[in-house]
Amino acid sequence: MKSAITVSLVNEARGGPFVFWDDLPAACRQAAELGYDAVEVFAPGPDAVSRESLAGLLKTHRLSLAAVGTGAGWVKHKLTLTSPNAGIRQQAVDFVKSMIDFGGPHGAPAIIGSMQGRCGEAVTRDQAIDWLRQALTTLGEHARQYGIPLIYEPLNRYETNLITTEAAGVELLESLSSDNVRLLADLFHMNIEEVDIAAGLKDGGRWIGHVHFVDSNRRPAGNGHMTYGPIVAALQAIGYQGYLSAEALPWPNSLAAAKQTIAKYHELMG
Ligand code: LER
Ligand code: MN
Repeated sequence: MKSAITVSLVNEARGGPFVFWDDLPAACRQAAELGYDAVEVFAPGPDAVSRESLAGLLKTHRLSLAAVGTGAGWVKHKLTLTSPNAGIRQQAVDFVKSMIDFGGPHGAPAIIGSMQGRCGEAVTRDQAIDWLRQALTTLGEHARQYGIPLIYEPLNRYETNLITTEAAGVELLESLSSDNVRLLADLFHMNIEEVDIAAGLKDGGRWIGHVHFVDSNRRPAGNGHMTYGPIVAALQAIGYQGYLSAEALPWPNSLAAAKQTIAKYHELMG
């Protein structure tokens, strides 16, 4: 398994669970100095950083791009893939496509988290799931040209009412017409929703394509009450070889959070 750390460039996401903020060159330098394999970038849109400057930063610091978040489509533009408004749904699909095109040339998949939206008075659950299926199929196929999957993230009940567990995520992905979508296992959401986190990871099994590595309280790994032994054993048992990406609050500050996470990563990986 490889290490990664999040960088947010999205002003509207202030207070969110991202370790580094605002300054991508500084974040890349610090990530590299601490020995991370990769950065995960949460950007306001596909034009936030040019392809050349991103490629230059990754090359200079010998980092990979682990993934790109698409949540700005929601927090900045209020787009979701399950909006009752067809125009907004289309804009949401177009936004995610542009983010796939942003990360794709660097081998980084886009993550659908908050862009999935929720059902409610204006949209039945069946309708929302149907629109989500259509969007994930379209976007999974769009990602294929880069040789990468699309990553779909179940969230906890306070952020979505659609899919909240790895098992429900597998059921959803198995029902798609595209086989190019993988699950994100975010340990913070799983700590709220799964009966047992290790069992949830085994439910996700071969479908898991990315992990958000964080503690129970969304602080960096080791700063909460998560029991990591069974979690690492479950990831090894399912043959997971992707990133453990630090999507955590910058607690007590960004640098300390980054140091804490990489120390915990080495402790667990041996
Ligand atoms: C949202 O809670 C989350 O976990 C992120 O990965 C998406 O912004
Ligand atoms: Mn997450």
